[in-house]
Amino acid sequence: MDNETRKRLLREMLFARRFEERCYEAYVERKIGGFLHLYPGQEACAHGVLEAARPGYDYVITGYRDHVHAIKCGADPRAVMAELYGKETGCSRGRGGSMHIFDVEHRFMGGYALVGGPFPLAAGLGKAIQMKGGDEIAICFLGDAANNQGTFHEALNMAALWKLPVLYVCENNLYGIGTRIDRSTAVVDQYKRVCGYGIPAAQEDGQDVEKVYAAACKAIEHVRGGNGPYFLELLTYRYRGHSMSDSNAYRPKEEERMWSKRDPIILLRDRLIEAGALTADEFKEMDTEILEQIENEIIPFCENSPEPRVEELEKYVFTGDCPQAQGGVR
Ligand SMILES: Cc1ncc(C[n+]2csc(CCOP(=O)(O)OP(=O)(O)O)c2C)c(N)n1
Ligand SMILES: [Mg+2]
Repeated sequence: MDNETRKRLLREMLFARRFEERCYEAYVERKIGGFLHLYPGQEACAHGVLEAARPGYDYVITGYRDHVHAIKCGADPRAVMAELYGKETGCSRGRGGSMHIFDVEHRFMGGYALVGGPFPLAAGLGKAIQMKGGDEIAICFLGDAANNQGTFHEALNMAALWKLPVLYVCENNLYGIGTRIDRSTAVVDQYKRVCGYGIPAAQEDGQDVEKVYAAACKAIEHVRGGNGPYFLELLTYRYRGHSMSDSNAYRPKEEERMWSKRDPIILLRDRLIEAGALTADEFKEMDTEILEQIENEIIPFCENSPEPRVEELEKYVFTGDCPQAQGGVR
């Protein structure tokens, strides 16, 4: 990876970190309500994989920890933040909130609250691509605990059987809410679990964006080449609690300290500094610019956006043939 690309990735990951930290603050200020799951610590996963893909062309789907994936796909960060604010200018018109980010223009297909729900949806995306005959792929990001859902096994079997163009990415942050992986899962190495479906798989350090990128290039070459699905496990760690309602009291401090030493942003920053391609001052400048962009562009956009109108409450509700439907989507 050349230094220019590394620098751009550093900036994108730092933006993701600051964006999420600002979400935290806005939640504490009660500007954001509902559920909120944040991504700090895991930035190299979404950025490394999607850097190897074709964001906006390939279909991407994930769970509820979804803001950063959407932005990397090309979603406007203002529309993502406005969604959290519940505003009409949000990417789901303020009706979805944090767990339901959606941007069809950039082929970001959500944002799902149901753990394990996206596994079969990704297989469906893969089937649609296959039937249409394009060379897009579907990429499904989910957590480690999601792999204990029945949907994981059903969808992966079907994806393998039909050779669907799906890359399954497991962001293994070692916890499902407050339960450590070895207390919930018989085989903790997630990549080993898919060999029963004949799916090629790999495990990679999810804190090093360049390693993630290299592993994802290999995986995507396989999937785009018409060889069926691939499973990539990334070892990572979230810095905050599972969601805003989690006090994060269950993880050993020593474990947290160890992972903070492997921060994906600091790793890349130091690599660039060592290569003579960045100075500490330039990094600070980058950070200041990002903080200003968030404070001067994104937050005012959200503050000044209108609330959804009560009269339009049912406008985007799927109602089928319900006779009571008043302007719902049929
Ligand atoms: C079907 C379903 N069951 C349970 C839940 C409650 N729940 C929300 S997140 C979560 C843990 C998921 O952990 P993991 O897949 O490792 O993802 P992470 O949060 O670590 O990114 C659970 C059990 C849910 N949202 N959906
Ligand atoms: Mg997890």
